[in-house]
Amino acid sequence: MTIHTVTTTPFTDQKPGTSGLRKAVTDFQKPNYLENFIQSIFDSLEGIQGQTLVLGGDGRYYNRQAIQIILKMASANGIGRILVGCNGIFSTPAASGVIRKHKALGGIILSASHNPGGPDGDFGVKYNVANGGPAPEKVTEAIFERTKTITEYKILEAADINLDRPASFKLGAMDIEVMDSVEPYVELMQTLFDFEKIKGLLSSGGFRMSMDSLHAVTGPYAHALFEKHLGAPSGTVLNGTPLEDFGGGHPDPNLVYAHDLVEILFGDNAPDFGAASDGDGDRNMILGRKFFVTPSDSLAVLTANAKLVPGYKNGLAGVARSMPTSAAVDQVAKKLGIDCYETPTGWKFFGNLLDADKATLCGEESFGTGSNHIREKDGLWAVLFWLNILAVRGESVEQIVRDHWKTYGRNYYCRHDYEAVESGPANELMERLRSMTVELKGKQYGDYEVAYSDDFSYTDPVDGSVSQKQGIRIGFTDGSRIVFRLSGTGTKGATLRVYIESYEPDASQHNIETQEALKPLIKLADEIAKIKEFTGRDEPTVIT
Ligand code: VG1
Ligand code: CO
Repeated sequence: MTIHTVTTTPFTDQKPGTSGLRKAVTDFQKPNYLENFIQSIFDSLEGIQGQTLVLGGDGRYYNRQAIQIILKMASANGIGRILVGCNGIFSTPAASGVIRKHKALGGIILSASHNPGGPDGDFGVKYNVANGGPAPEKVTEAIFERTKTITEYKILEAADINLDRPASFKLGAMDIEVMDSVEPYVELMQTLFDFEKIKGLLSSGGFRMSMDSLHAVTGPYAHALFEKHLGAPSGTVLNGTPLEDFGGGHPDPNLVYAHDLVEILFGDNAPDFGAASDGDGDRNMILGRKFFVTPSDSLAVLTANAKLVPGYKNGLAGVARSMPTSAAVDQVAKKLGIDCYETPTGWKFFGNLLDADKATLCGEESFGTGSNHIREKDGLWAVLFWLNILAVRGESVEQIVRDHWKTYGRNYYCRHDYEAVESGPANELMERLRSMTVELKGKQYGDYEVAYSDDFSYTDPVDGSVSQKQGIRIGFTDGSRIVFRLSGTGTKGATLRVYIESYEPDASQHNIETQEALKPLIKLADEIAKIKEFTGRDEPTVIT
């Protein structure tokens, strides 16, 4: 087998975003595009010779082809061993767990997460480091720098590897282990949750759940967990076969894109519990019968009830949430007397806090929750956490959340996304807000007085690294807040995200519909940022 050194020229657009490099499939199919990025990863890592890497993806279109290319490049670059998921499948959380378990140098996860797949959809490459978490900014910056100067890449000339079943291979000098990625994940979950108790709940006949995998990566994991190990009847998992184009859907677990599940949970004879996960399995949506749990509330409820779950029975070291996530969990942390950290958007910012044992649970408003069991957010983990709480408390999802609001107050919360707007005006909108932050302070808008306004900057309490320009915050004296930022995961134009929150301690005011409760702030957001004027849109594309 021959190693070829192929001459190449840089692409200028290989800057990783919130979660890896995400582009249209057609971009990744351009000659040398994938190869350049992968070689840049190898070039910017130290001491890769003989090391172990984990490799797999969410099963979307181009996953298999990309894996074959990466295997040959890894061998040519001197990697010692690769653990690759059977059929090329590795959910993001499962990959994180295996990197940790096998003390690998890191992993390459192929996913564009919730973005649509298929030949006209998106593809993505994420690099995770030895702790199992997304590469921190200093690593992604080094990779990006390398993409700008790359002149050649190395690849082995060899036949493709059969990924259909677990087996061991040799590719040049490199060992390949094609492994089942489901069982190690199930085993990890068994160390955290009371499987007997959950089994009692799911097989009692009195409690019904629906889990929608949206034809994305969690299908095999969900079948194994809920139907095989936890005794739920077959049919509990919907859309459980991963498809290259996710059946044409948008594998994003929210009220808009998981509408089939929403209809089931809000329909006649609805089950007691519903959940969905995203393309790569790191996000989750939790529903009760005719009841939606906001991700921010979900994090707060898990925090408040953590001691009911075996893996967390000794309490939590602390919690962390991304800046735009509502402050619901802050209320719980205050009561528990634990620290609550506020980080920029993206799971990579939780890594240091988890490693240093400053935080045990973390969460984002974008349907992501996770803990120190791995270094990624984990969709099915959140579902099991909820089931464990439900099994112990014997109450409905709605009862648990309403009871929570009574104790801690309710954080009304929503996010408005203006997807695929023109980049120019979207950047101008943000620049304008940025220039206004100083003058906004103390300004009165009807009943609202601006208490503070800034462009969020984060100093990592562990390594002191600083991340600036993480979103414009406008906080009001009554505790309500509006946040504006541009998405770092989109592939078409720009996506403006507007996050709106208000706090209501009075339980008699907890029954207002969310958009209604937030109406004055929604109006104010447009007034301050001139959203309609800059985007040319009358309303958001997605409301979550
Ligand atoms: C979005 C979410 C963010 C999440 C990121 C990756 O980023 O807002 O909370 O961490 O996606 O999630 P952005 O920059 O588009 O707002 V995933 O499931 O796509 O890895
Ligand atoms: Co995801």
